[in-house]
Amino acid sequence: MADFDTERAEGAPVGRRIVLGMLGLGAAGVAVGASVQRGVNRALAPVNQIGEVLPGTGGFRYYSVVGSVRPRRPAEHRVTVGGLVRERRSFGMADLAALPQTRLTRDFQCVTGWRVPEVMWAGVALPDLLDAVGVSSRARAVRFISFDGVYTESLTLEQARRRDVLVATEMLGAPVTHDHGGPVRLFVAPMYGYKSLKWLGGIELTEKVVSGYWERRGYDVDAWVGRSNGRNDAPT
Ligand SMILES: Nc1nc2c(c(=O)[nH]1)N[C@H]1C(S)=C(S)[C@@H](COP(=O)(O)O)O[C@H]1N2
Ligand SMILES: [Mo]
Repeated sequence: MADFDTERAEGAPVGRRIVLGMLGLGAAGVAVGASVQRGVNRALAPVNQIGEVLPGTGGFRYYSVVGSVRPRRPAEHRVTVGGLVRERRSFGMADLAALPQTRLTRDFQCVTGWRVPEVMWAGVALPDLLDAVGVSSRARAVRFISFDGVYTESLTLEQARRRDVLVATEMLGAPVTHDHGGPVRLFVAPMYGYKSLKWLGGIELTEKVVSGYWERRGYDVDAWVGRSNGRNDAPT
């Protein structure tokens, strides 16, 4: 992967990027055969490969469990907060900007081993958003839903009330890009990257933790960096 990334020129035609990607991936390149087809058909439409390092990001890799996600225009995007709340409410970008803003600089650590040091994040601290809607006394957990249609995540209410959990609108000193899960993504600073759900569309207050996408596949719900091995069924 590293060779492929240093060779990759920004703005290079997609076809060439994919060929380089296949070289870099070796045997795994077979798996991207389908994206070569799509790449050719879609000409210069952006195609990201899973695990591809995103240029100019300090080493973030592109992750998505679905093939492609339709971009949301920030002006049209809303994050809905519902479930066990005083009143269901949806927040546009201007609504989020009107809430108290929190800035945070933290490392980003994926459970597979890659890490990006000292990433700048900004947005609304989740406890501030929860206060804005009013959480019912029956709520014990928070569920996050991605508008990619598949990915979900959750936190206990106690974890969700931490000030280092952000509903992020900025990352790396700029609005969160589509590739990184913009216009709005989650950033759960003390936990592994899979908790930081991309393309945030909905937040739901629940009575119990509802396992997220990776938790249903064996990863820890409490994904504290350093204190969790990520997988609760990891072979020793
Ligand atoms: N919707 C969605 N969010 C997601 C993922 C995903 O596949 N889909 N992958 C997670 C994982 S495992 C990591 S490490 C980070 C990667 O963020 P990035 O794609 O901005 O590098 O996103 C997390 N959030
Ligand atoms: Mo990850």
